[in-house]
Amino acid sequence: MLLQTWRWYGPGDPVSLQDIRQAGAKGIVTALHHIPHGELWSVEEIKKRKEQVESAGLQWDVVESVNVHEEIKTRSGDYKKYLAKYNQTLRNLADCGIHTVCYNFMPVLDWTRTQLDYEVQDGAKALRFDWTDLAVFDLYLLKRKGAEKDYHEETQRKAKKRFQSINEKQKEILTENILMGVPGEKSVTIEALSKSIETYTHLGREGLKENLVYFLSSVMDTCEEYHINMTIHPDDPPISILGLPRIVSSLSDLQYIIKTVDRKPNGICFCTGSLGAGKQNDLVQIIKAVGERVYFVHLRNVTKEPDHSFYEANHLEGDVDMYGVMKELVLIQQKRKEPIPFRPDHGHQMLDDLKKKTNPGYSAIGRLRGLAELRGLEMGITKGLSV
Ligand code: DNO
Repeated sequence: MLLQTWRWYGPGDPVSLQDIRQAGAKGIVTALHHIPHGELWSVEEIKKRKEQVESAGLQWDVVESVNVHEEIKTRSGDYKKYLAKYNQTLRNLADCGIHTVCYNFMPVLDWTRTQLDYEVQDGAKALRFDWTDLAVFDLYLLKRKGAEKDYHEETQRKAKKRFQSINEKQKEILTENILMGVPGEKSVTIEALSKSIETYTHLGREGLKENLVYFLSSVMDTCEEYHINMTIHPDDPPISILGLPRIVSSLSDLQYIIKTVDRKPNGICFCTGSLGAGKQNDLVQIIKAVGERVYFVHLRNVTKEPDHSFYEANHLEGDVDMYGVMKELVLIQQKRKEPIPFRPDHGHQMLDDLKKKTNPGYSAIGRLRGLAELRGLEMGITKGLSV
């Protein structure tokens, strides 16, 4: 059976560990979000978090994420110092019994959404990525040089009209949403974003790919020695935005990563919501092709629109063939000894959670619904395969 896990943002998370137990999850996915990116996670700090998790009757199975410092991604400045710290953090995690680590290689911004309260038909709220809103931000608020060439004329027209129709508050919210980091971590400033865009434009897609390969080659010895599996999280959304290069967006990207650094700990976090937002991606085909290196899974669904826009759908609805994906996962799991951790990724803000302050995408009830549906799907498929 797959291992049912749940992302917990630590003691400040409005969803408590007891809530998580009641939702039926067994394992916890968490990170030391209070430690700035790039700094060392000491054994003492890791143990403290581990004890909190265990005293609630749960276990800490996956770290999401040990973030890769920007200077490693751009291979500049103090990147060597940060690589040494990264390796030491991995050793410390392994010494505390944690062996699965998620990370991403998205330039500057982590996941990007333009709206956090998109109302779906039943009145629940979902996260949304709107291509025209992104163009509004890019063309009129960030005012990126040369941005027009990334948008069709029709999108530019729509963006102009929308920009003229929204008020100052709406502009502020759009900017905040785009710049927002992971809960409990700092947002990027608009100035820092502009500066990074310049750096990454200069670096380019090939340069970023080389830096990922360099990063992986620099941590693989530690991973082999300490039995750590690294899992790269796909780009979210899986297309170039704001002129930033993307290198983890498709099947061929994933194949390039696992073949170029062809070592067992070089693995994938199979995120169906991130990859699923890409027009180019057939999720069942991807999991069939790279499943052997999938050590962590995010299950989530999206409904796509023709112009790269999408919103997050209920876990069994939307454009991702969740049945097909789950069936492949069940087949992979049957060949493995260790349970593969998965988590219901994001959920709608619904029922009582609509009245509460929640972390965007990470309210309790929507994820509880997702987890319940997904574990039922897994059980149905497993039993069906054995008759
Ligand atoms: C969003 C998440 C991402 C993910 C990181 C992994 O909900 O899926 O923030 O944790 O990109 O490094």
